[in-house]
Parts: sequence; C-alpha cells; structure tokens
Amino acid sequence: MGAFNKMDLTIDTEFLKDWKWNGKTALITGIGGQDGSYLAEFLLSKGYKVRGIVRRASWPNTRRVDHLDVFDEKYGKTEGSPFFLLYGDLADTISIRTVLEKVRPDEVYNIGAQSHVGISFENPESTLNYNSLGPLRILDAIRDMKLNCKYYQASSSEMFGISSPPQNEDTIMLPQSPYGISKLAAYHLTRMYRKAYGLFACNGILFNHESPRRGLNFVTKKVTGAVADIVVGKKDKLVLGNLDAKRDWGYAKEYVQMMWGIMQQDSPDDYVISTRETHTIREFVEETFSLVGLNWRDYVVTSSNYKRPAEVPALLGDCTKAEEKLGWKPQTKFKELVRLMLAADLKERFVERGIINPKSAPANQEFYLKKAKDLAENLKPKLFYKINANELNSIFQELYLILREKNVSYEVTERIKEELSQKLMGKIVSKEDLEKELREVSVQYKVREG
Ligand code: NAP
Ligand code: F7E
Repeated sequence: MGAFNKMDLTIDTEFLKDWKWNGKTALITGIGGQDGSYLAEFLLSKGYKVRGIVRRASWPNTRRVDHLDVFDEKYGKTEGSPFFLLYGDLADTISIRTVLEKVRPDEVYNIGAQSHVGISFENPESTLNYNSLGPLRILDAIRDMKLNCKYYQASSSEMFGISSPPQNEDTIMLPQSPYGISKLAAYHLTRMYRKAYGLFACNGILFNHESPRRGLNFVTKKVTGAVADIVVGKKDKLVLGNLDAKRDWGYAKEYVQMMWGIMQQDSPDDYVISTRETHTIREFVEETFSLVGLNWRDYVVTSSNYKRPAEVPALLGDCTKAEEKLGWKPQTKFKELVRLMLAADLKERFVERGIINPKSAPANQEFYLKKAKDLAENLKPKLFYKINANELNSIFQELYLILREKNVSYEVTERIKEELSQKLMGKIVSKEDLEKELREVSVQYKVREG
C-alpha cells in the first residue's frame, strides 16, 4: 500500500487497492503541485488512468505524489499502468506535443503554473511564458492534432484584482500583477478556442484554496508552519507583509473535485469556485496562534519585504452558478481549514523532533493541538515585554499581592511602585526577569522595614 505522505495528517490510499480502469485517461500538468497531487488521487479513485507532466529539477519535485508509485511493481511504466509521470515543460512546445501524442488523453487538466503572485513581479516574463503561452501551446496542439479531448484551465480569482467583492463569472476583471494578467490571457484563450474552434475548453475560476500540501511560501502555510516551529522551539518570530488583505480560503482537496465536475457537464463553460467567506490575513494569523494558546502579537512582525508592488485588497467569491449547476457545497471553511493545516504541520515537527513516534502517531487533530498547547505553555515565561503604562498597572497588581502577603505597609508599597516605574518604564524585559525583580524589591523593602 502507498507510503505515508508526510504532508497530510492522514492519507487514504485504500482506494488504490480496488482500482479498475473506467476507460478514460487524464493528463495533468503541474501534477507535482498542491492541486495536481489531490486531483491525481481523486481521478485514480474514479478509475482514470492518470498521466502527469513534471519538469526536470535538480532535486525531487514529486514529493506530493511519491506515494502513488505503488502501482509500479505490478505494472511498471506501461500503457496499462494506472499512474505514471512524463517529463515535459509548459515552455517547451515539442515536449507538450510529444506527451499529448503518447498519452492521447480524454481530459487534459492544465494546472501547472508559476503560481506565486509575489514572485510574478520578480519573474514576470517566465510567468507569462508558462501561464499564458503554456495554455496556448496545449490548446493549439489539441486543435492542430485533432485530439478528441476536453481541456480544463486553472483560472484564478486573482484575475478580478481590484474589482469590488463579491466577485462572480460576470464581474469585471482588473488584475493587479503579472500573475493575474497571465491568468487572464489564458482565461480568454480558453474561451476563444472554445468559441472559434469548438473545443470542449473550460475555466475553473478558483478562489484561494489551501491544504497541508500548500507551497511553503504562501501565507497560510507560512503561518501554520511558523506556529509549529515556534511550539517546538525552532523559531521565535514570524515576518509577514500586508495583514489587511482579505481572502476567500477553501480546502484544495474539495476544490479539485470541482475541476472534474466542470469537465463532466454537457457543454463547456466557466465557473467560480469559492466558500462565500472572507477573512483578513490578520484573522488567519490570530486564529492559528490562538489554537495553541499563544498571542500572535508576541511573535509576528511585518516587513515591507513581503509587501507587493500592487495588492488585491479583497476577494470573496459568489459561487451561485457552481452551486446550482455543479452541486458545489464547500464542506471545509476557515476555522476547520486552519485546524487541519496546523495539526498536519505540528505532526510533522513532532515526528522530526522525536516528540512522537511516527508509527504510533494518532490521526486526530485534537491530539496535536492539545500537545502543542502544553508545549506552548512553557514558552510563555520566556516572552519579552516592552513595559508601558498598561503593563506597569498589571505588574503593580501582582506587586500589591506580594507585598500584602509580606505585610508591607501602604506607604512603602507606594514608594516601591514609584521606584519600579522609574526603573522599568520603556524597558524590554522577560517575564522571568520581571518576576525576579519583583521578588527582590519586595524582599529588600521587607528587610529595610523590618
Ligand atoms: P503549485 O502548488 O505551485 O503547483 C504548480 C505546479 O506547476 C508545480 O507542480 C510546478 O512544478 C508546475 N510547473 C510550474 N512551472 C511549470 C512549467 N514551466 N512546466 C511544467 N510544470 C510547471 O500550485 P497549486 O496551488 O497546485 O495551483 C494549481 C493551479 O491552480 C495553478 O495553475 C495556479 O496558478 C492555479 N490556482 C491556484 C489557486 C490556489 O489557491 N491554490 C487558486 C486559483 C488558481 P515544480 O514543482 O517543478 O515547480
Ligand atoms: O497571499 C498577503 C499577500 O501568496 C495571500 C495563489 O494560489 O491564490 C494565491 O495567491 C495574501 C496576499 O496567495 C505575506 O500580500 C501577507 O494579500 O498566500 P498568498 P495569493 O497571492 O492570494 C490565488 C487565487 C492564486 O491563483 C495564486 O496562484 O497574503 N501576505 N504576508 C503574504 N503573502 C505571502 N505569500 N507571504 C507573506 O509573508
């Protein structure tokens, strides 16, 4: 049976045991990515033969699908095999045409892309090459080779850019980045090949979707990963960019099912897939830290390094069309998504650090969140405070209690308060040092008084 995929808390490979060909073959570009790996699993579960395009890399880029190599022993990389990968590149027309000729797919899912919006400002030319010309290369090969196959284009809510929320299929598209623009070109090319050449070509306009398999430099995974690092003592700071942007975040494992659903309709069309909920990045951060009992303000700093030259301020998808025509109903919303991503990261860190044994690691989220809370409790004394008027007030509350226990008079208590104010105001001290200071001061005065 399939090996455990480290990035998910659990991975169900049971369906692979009963695989039986349904007569269809799907080709997935970007199969090594977050969506590609879930889509491959989903299509295999439906009995498809799945072929995936991966590009050559100097270090393995197939980690998310390595557990699907279980068929190799029985079938090898033969025509009969349920699953195998082929080398190709969206920037390489020859490779695209060669793979299409070899595979002769019934359905092509073009989900390969340079998918990072921030990085698209730094690498605009290759972003447009892969994300706009890549789809054009595939669409035109399908047309030219007269392949009888359907085409899915991974379009994006980034195409809406600064259009006011909620956004649906009729909303004006005003992209704000090379990425958004590259996706808008591909969206129109897909529609154009549908209209001009009669291809069964569809756009899934997906809003942000996340999972434990999300790339490390997207904001959700960066946050859940950092909280897991903080809990095990690997990190004590998280640097982020704009916390005010709003996103409509769903669960990738559910979204890929709609990619397939869009391709099973009688006629090709374009659909928005979203959750109908939007939250700021700050809310995501707050929710993640609070699950382990920590205050995010103690750890998060912002830096212009992670701010983009132009931002998409608010995305909120109106998915009425998909609800009505595809029966779309998102199951996993914001809070559940945060929990499942954090639990998976915690598990990975606990195994890595030998805190738990991978063989006996339980599969329920609660176990990891509870353990993390216990570990985080020990972090609290190490927190550092910049002493301000509010902080001083709560220190004095503690001080009153200590001094009252020691029967120190009111007058002396007030003098101590004054002295402490002068000493501490504006300083950065750890909680441990603060407690030590309070103890020392009260003992000194007790001695002086006594
Ligand atoms: P991802 O994790 O970044 O995966 C992208 C995949 O594309 C990777 O396997 C990558 O391979 C491959 N790729 C990149 N450039 C390529 C090239 N020149 N030739 C062949 N393959 C290439 O992205 P994702 O989150 O799964 O997203 C899947 C698709 O949906 C993307 O098109 C993305 O733009 C779009 N989308 C995503 C979201 C979202 O929230 N996730 C929302 C809307 C649309 P390497 O591993 O070798 O880099
Ligand atoms: O940023 C802000 C950032 O990179 C979300 C891709 O899948 O969804 C994704 O694009 C927000 C932005 O995703 C950091 O400025 C703050 O406002 O996680 P992200 P994205 O840009 O929304 C769309 C639909 C796609 O199609 C894309 O392929 O978070 N933000 N601080 C940050 N973002 C990152 N990455 N890192 C930060 O430190």
